[in-house]
Order: sequence, then C-alpha cells, then structure tokens
Amino acid sequence: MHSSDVLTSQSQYFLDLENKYGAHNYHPLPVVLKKGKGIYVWDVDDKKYMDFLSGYSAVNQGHCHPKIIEALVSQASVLTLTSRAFHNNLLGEYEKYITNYFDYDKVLPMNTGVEGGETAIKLARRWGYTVKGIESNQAKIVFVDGNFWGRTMAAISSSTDSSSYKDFGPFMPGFEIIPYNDLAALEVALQDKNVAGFMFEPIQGEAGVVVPDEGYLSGVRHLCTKYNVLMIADEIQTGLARTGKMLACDHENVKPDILILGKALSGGTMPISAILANDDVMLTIKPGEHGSTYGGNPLACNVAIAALEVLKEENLCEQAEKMGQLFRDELAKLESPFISCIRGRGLLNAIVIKHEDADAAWKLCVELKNNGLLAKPTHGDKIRFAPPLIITESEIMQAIEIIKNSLNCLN
Ligand code: PXG
Repeated sequence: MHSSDVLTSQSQYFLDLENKYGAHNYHPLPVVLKKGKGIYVWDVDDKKYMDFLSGYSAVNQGHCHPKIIEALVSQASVLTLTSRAFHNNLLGEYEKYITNYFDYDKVLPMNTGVEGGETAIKLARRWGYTVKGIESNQAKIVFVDGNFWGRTMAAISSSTDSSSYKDFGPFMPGFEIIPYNDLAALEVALQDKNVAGFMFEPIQGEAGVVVPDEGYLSGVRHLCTKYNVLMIADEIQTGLARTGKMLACDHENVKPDILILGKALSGGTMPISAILANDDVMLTIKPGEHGSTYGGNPLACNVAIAALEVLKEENLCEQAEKMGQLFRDELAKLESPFISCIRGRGLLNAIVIKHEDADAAWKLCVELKNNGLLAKPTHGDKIRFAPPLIITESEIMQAIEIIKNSLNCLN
C-alpha cells in the first residue's frame, strides 16, 4: 500500500476492514469517503475534496443532487420493484420520456453498464440472424483495441488489456478486434457478411480519454450503413452531457443504431442502464428472450427521469463544454515538464504524465488528494480529470491551483 503513513487511524480502520473482509479486486486511493454534495466529497476525518472522478462519470449532475434524491426518496416509500412479471405505473412513462429525449422508437432498461453492453450484443446478433440473414451461430461483432465496457465474460472476451482477461478464459467466440480510430481497418472488417455490429466508445474513457480524429464518428456511421452493420455506440461514460453534448456522437451529428447509456442515467444513485434502438432492431427480441429482475423497476424509472431532466434544466452540456475548454486552456498554461499531453472533450479530460518514475502518476494523485482534489490514474501514466458538470469557473481555477502545486511533488 502506497502512502499509508499519511493515513489517520480513523481511515486506517476502514482500510483494514476492507482488506480483511473484501475481495482484493481493486487498488483504490487511500481515502475513505463518507459524504458528498455537488462537486465535493468529505472523508471520515471531515477533510473536504473536489471530486475529479465523479464515479467515472456517473455523478455528472453532482453528488446527492436534490431533485434526483427527491425522486429516489419519494418513490422508495411507495413502490420499488414489481419485476417485469407485472406492469407498473412508471415504466411506460419513463420509456416515453427517454425515447423522446433521444429520438428512438424503443428502450430496453437494464441495470449496470456492462449489462447494457451485453444486451446490445445480443440484440445485434439477433438482428444479424433474423434481418441481415447471417447463417446460424456465425454472427460476428467487431470491437476496437483499448475498448472497456465492463467485467463480464463477454466484456473481457473483447478486451485487449491483459489485466482484464488473463487467466479468465475460455472466451466468447464471434468477436473481432481492429485498431481504434482506423476507418480503413473498419471497412475491411465490415465487408465480412457475418458481421452484425460494430461496438465502440466515441471517446475511449478507461483507455485514458482517447479522442478519435475529426471525421471518425461520421466515417463509422457511413461504413456501418454501407455494409449493413449495426453501429453500436457505448456512451456509458461519454454520454449525458459529459463531453459538452448530450451524446459524444452529437459532435458529428451521427445517430447510432443502438445507443448504450448507464452511469449518469441515475446521477450516481443506483445502477440504471438502457439501450435504445428503433423498432426494426429492437422488436427482433420477443417476450421471454431477454430481461432482468431489476430492469425497469419503478424506483429506477423515477430516478432516471429526474436525472435526465436535470441535465437539460441546468444546461449541463453548455456548462461541460465551457468549463472543459477553460480547464484544458489553464492546464496548458502551466507548461509543466511532467505533462506530455492534455486531451479530452467537455469535462472528460486526461493528462499523460512524463517521468522516469513509473509510479509518478500514482504519486501525483496521492499528492492531489493531500491537497484536496481526488483523481485516479488509469493505465499507469494517465490521469483522468472529470468533475461533476455543475463545477463553476472559480472552482476550476481552484483545481488548477491545486494541480499546479501538486506537480511540484514530481520535482
Ligand atoms: N462502458 C464504458 C464506456 C464504461 O466506462 C462500462 C461500460 C461498464 O459499466 P458498469 O456499470 O458495468 O461498470 C464502463 C465502466 C470500475 C470502472 O471498475 C468502471 C468504468 C471505468 C473505470 C473503472 O468501476 N467504466
């Protein structure tokens, strides 16, 4: 454990509990949080931090947003779960609301993000057999290098990161991987008549906020249409105003055939995911062929409507666009020799750390934490900066000051 020497005995108690009784499948920063409000979180010793991770973009609306919490609490005492064995009075209202919001015929509600991805793949395979006419059990889904969409067997079967898939085989067949941001490779792959879908993130989040070239998204749309392949956009991390538009695909005005949403669909209150598609695709799945106990539960429906309303009511797209631009500009002005790259869109940003110490990004994040800002390295040398979208200009400037001072720890 790094830096455990700076922990209070309070924090150490909770770390020890997790270490003794929990699986060791994560390597968190040594901070124990107990409260959140807006862009801020507090640890068990009442130290306050700016949250620059936002639960990997689940808390776009800010921690414990009053409107979302009201939707959660009021519905929680009325009706929380019916299962889909019965109808409930919120599911249809939510389905109408979200399909109008994103302009699709239908929605299929699930819970976690990875279930959204699984659902999209099942739907694409089904469409491949019943509409495109792919021979039984021959359907392929194309993915890209560096993708991340969760931890299920299907998700790790498409992963190119050995820490995701090593020693978890055998893997799901029917997946093919091509380079990201490479339309020529995509065109070659899609010519295979067995390809049903191409699933990708419009900006790769977990890979370290990798932004494709201008024209990639419209190129993907064009090629998917040309070869009759479903364009499946995983907007679980990039969607819901995070990148300065409601969807990252909106930056090039393209509409995927299957849209996957999660994370901020609940504003960080509970697992809510969804896939959206038009009837020609969605209605290929028939009653009894897919589902989930909690998918479409009335509590989630009420929460998701509120979470989506907040994005529009508080102009969070414009806010993310403006504050993101300011953040990148101010970071660039620091001219730090330890930052080799600043990239991102809206408030989904990352820096790449350049240092002879391979642990430099981790050390910087510990220093940032000590100075009151929480961020986490990804893939060793990259640090993602993704605060809640309600962050103000003066808070961005405070964050820049903290980052500037913290960079000194790398001298
Ligand atoms: N797609 C994308 C683009 C994601 O970033 C998922 C799908 C899966 O969502 P769920 O809700 O199933 O975790 C993600 C998740 C983590 C972690 O270990 C998760 C993500 C990124 C970094 C860490 O909690 N994103």
